[in-house]
Amino acid sequence: MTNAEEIAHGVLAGDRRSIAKAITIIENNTVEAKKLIASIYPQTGKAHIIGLTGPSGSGKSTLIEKIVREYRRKGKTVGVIAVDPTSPFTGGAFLGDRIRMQELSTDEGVFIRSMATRHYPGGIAKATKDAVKILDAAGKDVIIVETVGAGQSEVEIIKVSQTTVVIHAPGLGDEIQAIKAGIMEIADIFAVNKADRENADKAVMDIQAILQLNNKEAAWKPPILKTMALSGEGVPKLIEKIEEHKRFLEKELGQKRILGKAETELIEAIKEKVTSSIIDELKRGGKYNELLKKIIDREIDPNTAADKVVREKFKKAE
Ligand SMILES: Nc1nc2c(ncn2[C@@H]2O[C@H](COP(=O)(O)OP(=O)(O)O)[C@@H](O)[C@H]2O)c(=O)[nH]1
Ligand SMILES: [Mg+2]
Repeated sequence: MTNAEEIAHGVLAGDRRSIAKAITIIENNTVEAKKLIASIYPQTGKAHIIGLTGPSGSGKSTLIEKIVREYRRKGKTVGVIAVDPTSPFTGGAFLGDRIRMQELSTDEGVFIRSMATRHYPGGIAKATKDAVKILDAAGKDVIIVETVGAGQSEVEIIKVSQTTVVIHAPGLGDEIQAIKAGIMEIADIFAVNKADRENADKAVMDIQAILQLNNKEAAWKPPILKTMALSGEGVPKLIEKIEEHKRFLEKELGQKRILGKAETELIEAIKEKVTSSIIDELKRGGKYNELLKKIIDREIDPNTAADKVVREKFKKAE
């Protein structure tokens, strides 16, 4: 067996060390990574993927710890990918938080991995997607992806999820503006965390107000829940809603959504292949820097340059 085959074998058996190794391989996005994903792919598609996003400090990691415990209590296995450099999973939080997280990670039914402490060839969204596939193939029933809800790349990352929970918390100032931009549209469930704080109801009303502006007729109306991640209050209710959303997806959109996801993945894979093959070829032929210089000198605009390059590429292939 080659190394990749051996690791794939271990992943499918749910072996912890193989999962960890596999994620390291896919982070580097090499040929080995592609082989690995290809060989585990038939075993994916079973997990429920939950995205959890929201401003830094809103309590996402604390909430995830409680969600994991609740799912474990229900007998489900859980994988967590934290794309958050300030996460307790990466050691960015207070000691108490970190110790609680470490406790969780000794449970065989739980696999926790943090990402986004470095650059990923192929991009962080791709790395996250592949890591989710590894955990899915490893048999985790539920996979949770934590991201800090801010920019476009976070929105890209969270698209991997089937159910997206947007977290907000009172006292985070204008962060609601960040929620408004982009993230609002992808929310299936809202959770106002730190509900023990006095202005939690105001945060709920703020979200309600924004939802009312966006009065699209939708089959699923995102509920707004209150949680207290420190005590765990509200977490069973949150999980109930997540499960309800899962059933909704299966019933309402089942085939359409699966088709849409497959299409997105295929388009992305083709884009990556075509782009890297063209760029590599240009670099090998020494044309790459030449083109860059022409663009800088305003001899050609980037669009025309791209047109030329693509046309030449496909002329050759014909
Ligand atoms: N008062 C209160 N504090 C909380 C609650 N949930 C989390 N926190 C605290 O908020 C801080 C940020 O939490 P963390 O989970 O790291 O937030 P993240 O950045 O969104 O992952 C930590 O000090 C937590 O202990 C809550 O329900 N109530
Ligand atoms: Mg965090």
